[in-house]
Amino acid sequence: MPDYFISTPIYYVNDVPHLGHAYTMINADSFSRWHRGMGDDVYFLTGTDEHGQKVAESAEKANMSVEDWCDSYSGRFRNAWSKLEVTYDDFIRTTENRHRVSVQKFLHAVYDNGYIYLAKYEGHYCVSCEAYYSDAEMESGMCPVHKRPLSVMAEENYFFRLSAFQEDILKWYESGNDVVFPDFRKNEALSFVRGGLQDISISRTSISWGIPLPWDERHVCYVWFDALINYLTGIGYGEGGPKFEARWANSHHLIGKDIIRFHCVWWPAMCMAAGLKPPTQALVHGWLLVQGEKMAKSGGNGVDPINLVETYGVEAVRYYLMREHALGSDGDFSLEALEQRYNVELANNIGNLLSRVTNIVERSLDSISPSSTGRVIDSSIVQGHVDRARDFWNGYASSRALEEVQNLVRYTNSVLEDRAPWKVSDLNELGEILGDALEVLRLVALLTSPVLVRSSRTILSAIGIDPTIIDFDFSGQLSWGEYQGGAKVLKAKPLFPRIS
Ligand code: ME8
Repeated sequence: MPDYFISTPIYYVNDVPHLGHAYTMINADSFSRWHRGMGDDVYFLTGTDEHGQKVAESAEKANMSVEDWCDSYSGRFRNAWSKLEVTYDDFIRTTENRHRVSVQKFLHAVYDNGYIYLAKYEGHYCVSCEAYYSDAEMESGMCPVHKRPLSVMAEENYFFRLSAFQEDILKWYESGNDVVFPDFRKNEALSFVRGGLQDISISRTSISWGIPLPWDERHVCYVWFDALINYLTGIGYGEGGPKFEARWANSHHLIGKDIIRFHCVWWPAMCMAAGLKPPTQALVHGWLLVQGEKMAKSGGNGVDPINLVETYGVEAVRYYLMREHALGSDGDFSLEALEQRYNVELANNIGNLLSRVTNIVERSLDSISPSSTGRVIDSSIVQGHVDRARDFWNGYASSRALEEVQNLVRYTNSVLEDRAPWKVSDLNELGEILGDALEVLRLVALLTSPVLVRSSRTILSAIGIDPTIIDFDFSGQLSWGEYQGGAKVLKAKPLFPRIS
């Protein structure tokens, strides 16, 4: 089984999870489920980023110990992911001992390779980004992300020789393996590199909330340097876990476009400096916007994903997020669009197909044994939609994959309307019509299973197929004609009651 390692950013614990974070998680979860279905040995890592000035300040303001603060906020993220049915393999917290071991090992490797040195530094710092900005990067003297004033900071720090990797990073971009995907996001990374790479300060003496540098304990590791290494910790770098090499060799970091610079410039350089290969790929998604502005706690426009799940159900939320926006592009969040997608695509289209087909089959079950022949529904049309949906899933284009499913269901519903099985009394004809429709439902369940984690199982159970097939390799079952006739078909309850 080929290894497939996918990670999300680890989230700062100074914020509660909002729908922007959930968007990343549902993408990662759906891609994990798809890859598992395609037979890969998937490892899905997420977690929380708990060190640094921003977290320490948040705890202090709340009059809490920083440890208690981190425990409480980290727990909120885990709770939200469980409500969204996100099933990761590992949740890393940067305050865990395994991470300290891993960061110190990594730092030592980079230091021993001569890419770390001590120097004085003064610059403009954004505490929200936990990053310095150069004069060229500032916008009217403000943080380009948060549009807020920057603080002037001066420290004697250890520096990482990022400037030594300019050429190697450009070579990595050109290595032709979609290392930054989608391609238009690579241009942003390229412009950082072409602008000239400055060495970065990677230690702090002004705070103690962090991992001490192994050769100079007066300094703690800068939070971004610490955080990025989580991707290695999570697969066993620190203690030399048995799957480390294989997972690292096929590693995919799903991130928002806000952190391109860290993942597509710093991180590959850090890996090279430590004597590791750079990651396989950064998958960059756009922002969820609210009336044109990035959804963020600091913007006061964060939508609570748990409330949304309680109102609309987990499937509606997952489906909307995966269907509405293409990976890489920004997209507005709106409840109207969510309701529209749900009513039209889930309730009217998929829900209707399942209920009309299973109703008739159950009614006539004693007399017919439907199996797919392809004489009613054109199997080449079906296979065309299925193959394109598979390719879109493989290319991280969930929205287009789900669009193919919708087209397939629409086509099938229109054939059923033509053939009107509810009026057919000839049992052979009825068996043929329903057999073909059941075959489409089977394929619909498989192709939506990364997103509709419950309903895809309900569809399979209703048509007499073991629903656990979606937890394993189903890559061999995406061809027309796999439906075994004679299974027990049950009248399905409405899958997606309409939202009014
Ligand atoms: O940056 N739309 O953590 P963070 C889409 N700790 N995605 C969004 C979003 C939005 N409006 N808002 C947030 C950090 N996100 C660091 C990461 S990784 C080694 C360290 C998602 O809590 C998106 O994935 O600020 C974005 O990249 C991430 O949350 C930032 O999370």
